[in-house]
Amino acid sequence: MDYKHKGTLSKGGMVNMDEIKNAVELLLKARRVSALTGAGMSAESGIQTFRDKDGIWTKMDPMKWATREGYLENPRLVWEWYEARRNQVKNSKPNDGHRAMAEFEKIFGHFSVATQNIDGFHKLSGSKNVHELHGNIFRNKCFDENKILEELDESTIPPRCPHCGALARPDVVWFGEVLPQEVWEAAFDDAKNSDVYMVVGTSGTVYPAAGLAAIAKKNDAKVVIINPEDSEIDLLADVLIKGKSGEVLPEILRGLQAGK
Ligand code: BJW
Repeated sequence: MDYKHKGTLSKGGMVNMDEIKNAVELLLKARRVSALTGAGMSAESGIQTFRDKDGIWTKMDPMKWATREGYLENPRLVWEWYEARRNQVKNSKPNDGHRAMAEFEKIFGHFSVATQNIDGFHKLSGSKNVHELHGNIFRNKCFDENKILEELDESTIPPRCPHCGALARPDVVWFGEVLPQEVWEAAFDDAKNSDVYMVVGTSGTVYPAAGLAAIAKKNDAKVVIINPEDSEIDLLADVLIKGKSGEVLPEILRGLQAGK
């Protein structure tokens, strides 16, 4: 492959093209590939991340409001916060990174994405094998009984469960809540059985999701991390690509298509 030593994919800084080449070489030898994605994956779609300096949580304290207790303390505030975020997602689109991930499904014998994101952009861009670890912002459920609610009467905010009258809430995973079991097990199995595990756009601070990278590594996967900044799990990386997912993933896709 004809890569120059260093390149400038990103306005924010140099991306090391050697690292992209290293990732492509690992991927060309791989049959089972999986990815863990986080908020950075959707940053180039205009969706705010959580912990970056202009992230969502500069305004809302997550440990207080992204919890069941926070919702019960001020359900209107939290519901309206999610409503604003739903609108942000509705007014945004998947980016080139999501589209490259969807293409990976056509290249590898097995490819799956375990995403911490609740925006649904992986599926919207064509990926089929997606594990939504932290739920989906467009789904709602009953606060008391966890049943999915298809339709809500939004004349009261927050709406109520039409079956039992409890509060409705977004079907997302808050701190202190367990991840949906089947989704977690599928993501765990894929991490365990990967030849290459890609970690894209996550700070690697939230567990158990961040632990998937260590599970993959422990089971002999090569770990490729893509992030313009340092993350908490960089030490696991066999290949560390400092760059934006919307630029790096399409470049990897081009490398794979050229190298086949
Ligand atoms: C780019 C980019 C570009 C920018 N391209 N990259 C072990 C030790 C300590 C604590 C725990 C532990 N295990 C569990 C816990 C407790 C807790 C936890 O992890 N706490 C930590 C804070 C320490 N975990 C839980 O409570 C979980 N449940 C659980 O463990 O259940 C078992 C249990 C139950 C009861 C008691 C005890 C255990 C649940 C976690 C749920 C997390 N939910 C949230 C909110 C979802 C709803 C919502 O959106 O409102 O999920 S928190 C928030 O963080 C959200 C995200 O999915 C998650 C991860 O964030 P992410 O995606 O990494 O975003 P950022 O902003 O942190 O990072 C963005 C990255 O992108 C940065 O690195 C940028 O550089 C990068 N980036 N532009 C590529 N263009």
